[in-house]
Amino acid sequence: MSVGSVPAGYEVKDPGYPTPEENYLTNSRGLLTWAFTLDHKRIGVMYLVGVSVSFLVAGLLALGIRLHLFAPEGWLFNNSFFKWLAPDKAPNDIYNQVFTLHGAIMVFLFIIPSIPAALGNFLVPVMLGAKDVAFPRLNLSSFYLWVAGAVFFVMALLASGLDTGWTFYTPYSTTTDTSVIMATTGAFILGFSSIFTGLNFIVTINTMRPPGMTWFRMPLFLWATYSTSIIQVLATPVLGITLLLLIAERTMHIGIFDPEYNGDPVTYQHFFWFYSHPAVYIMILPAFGVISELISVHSHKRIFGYRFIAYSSIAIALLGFLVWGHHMFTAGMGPMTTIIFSALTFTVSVPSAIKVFNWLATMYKGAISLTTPMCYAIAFIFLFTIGGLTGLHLGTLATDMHLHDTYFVVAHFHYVMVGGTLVAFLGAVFHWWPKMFGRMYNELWGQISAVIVFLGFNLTFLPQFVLGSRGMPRRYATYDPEFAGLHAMSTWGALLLGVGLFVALIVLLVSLFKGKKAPANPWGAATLEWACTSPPPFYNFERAPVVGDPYEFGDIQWDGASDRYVKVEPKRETIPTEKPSESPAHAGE
Ligand code: HEM
Ligand SMILES: [Cu+2]
Repeated sequence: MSVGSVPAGYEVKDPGYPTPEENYLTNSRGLLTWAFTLDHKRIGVMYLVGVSVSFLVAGLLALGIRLHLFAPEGWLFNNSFFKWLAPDKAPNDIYNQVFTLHGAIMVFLFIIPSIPAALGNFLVPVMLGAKDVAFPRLNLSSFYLWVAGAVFFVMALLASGLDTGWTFYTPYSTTTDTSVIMATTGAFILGFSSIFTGLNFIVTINTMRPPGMTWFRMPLFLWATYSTSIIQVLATPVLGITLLLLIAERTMHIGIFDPEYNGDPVTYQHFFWFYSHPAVYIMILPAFGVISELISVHSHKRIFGYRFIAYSSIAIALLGFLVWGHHMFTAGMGPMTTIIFSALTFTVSVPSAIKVFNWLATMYKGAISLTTPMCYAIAFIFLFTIGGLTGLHLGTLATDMHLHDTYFVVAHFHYVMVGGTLVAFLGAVFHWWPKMFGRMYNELWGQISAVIVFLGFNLTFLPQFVLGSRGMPRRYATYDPEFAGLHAMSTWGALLLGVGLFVALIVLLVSLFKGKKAPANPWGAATLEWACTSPPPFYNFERAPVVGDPYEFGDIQWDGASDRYVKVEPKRETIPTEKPSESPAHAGE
């Protein structure tokens, strides 16, 4: 290979393309080799398919909600088709079930496992230069626990539905005759899946870093995964116990949460949010990790303030445990308690703001390429910032009294969860797609999808801030005609957002069949996953890779002759005394 720009005395390192036998997708064939695989990359791909299908289902339910809210008296579920489908259900009951399922599927089946389980599984070992995660069998069982949890959700849907909202608040959840037990059992099982994944990553990152990769030479995505895993392991058991108590209350009326038997429903809220507030960081921290990688790689510039970004992930993980009470300002806690929770809530904004500042500083004077992943990353910074700042309105006692349980809240959490995590997830999928499947996609259509998603998203959720501040409550199937204009805008936005997501899906699917072959390092990144071929070989690396600085872009150069990025290194004059071993040094079992 001839490389024009390489100066004398330097050599080119480029792994080239994998042969079909060594590529993890084709090294063994047949459905069973996938079903029983212990390869973290295949498990990651299976999760990716699973969470994408869940997202599609929950997304269609969202469109259902929005179409119903097209008219003040309700539209979609008043339709004669639904009268035929569910003759004994009033449109409002259908509405309750649809938004509950939308929320529950989005939270439990999509967003919590999306980045950590699907992308984390694929990326954590490759970024570490390792062969696999620490416990490959535990990893496969996490995936099947996810499947089992999803089956329970489907069964709940087919049995008598669910109408409690995704929070399962008591006392309603102990009295409604929908399938609360089935759904909470599903969530309970999903909890184990989440705990096992977290445990696996903690052990993997602690024990399988290659020689030379100190904590501060770890890519920031790994810091984010590590912090997320801590939350998964510490907080999820609380949800499990809470759901067991809820089932016990429902079946045996012990009097834990139900005032009729001397229980206290607010206790349920404390238990629930003690998990679910940290859980919002399970959703957003991995996204932060993704954005740190995307911004620095596509600005071709060292990430600004590496240590601050790394420490702020840990700070968010720990502070996140102290603020759950901000969901309960109106539930009747004492005044001092509410003040303390409010003050603590503000502290979390400090590490979050540090990250946004550092991303912007990284972009400043960088050589930005507006690739598809970068478009999504920039959209993320806009949307997450709006989501984060409006969180301050909700964390402030006086304004929250007015905004609680209105559409302002709906807009806020969608800006964080959709504008933040989903957009980061899309950016991540586009960034690592060539690595995962060895194919490039159509860049122009990728960028178009990002623009449509950004516009559609804002058209959907910006009007909801206004609706909420004017008093439109959430979870209502009908509303005052005064709100009709803003609701209609929001519904049009949702349709546009749907178009954008559909375009993204098509771009990726087409690339699988028609995309041009991806080189090992299409973006000129310095982290280890780009040092192996695309798609990676079965064992990721032939020998333990030499660990460099994950954000040193100096020795990665564009080579016009071969139309790809290559790594150039000074030719070594002396023969290394230690021969690199033939198998990866720190490979798991
Ligand atoms: C894709 C476009 C989406 C649209 C158009 C949409 C729309 C809606 C609407 C209209 C509601 C009902 C609000 C209410 O009355 O309280 C809702 C609730 C909710 N959504 Fe979405 N949503 C979308 C995506 C997502 C995503 C990606 C997530 C999470 C990852 C999510 C999580 C939730 C949750 C947790 C609820 C609350 C459900 C409840 O109150 O029980 N949504 N969404
Ligand atoms: Cu919270």
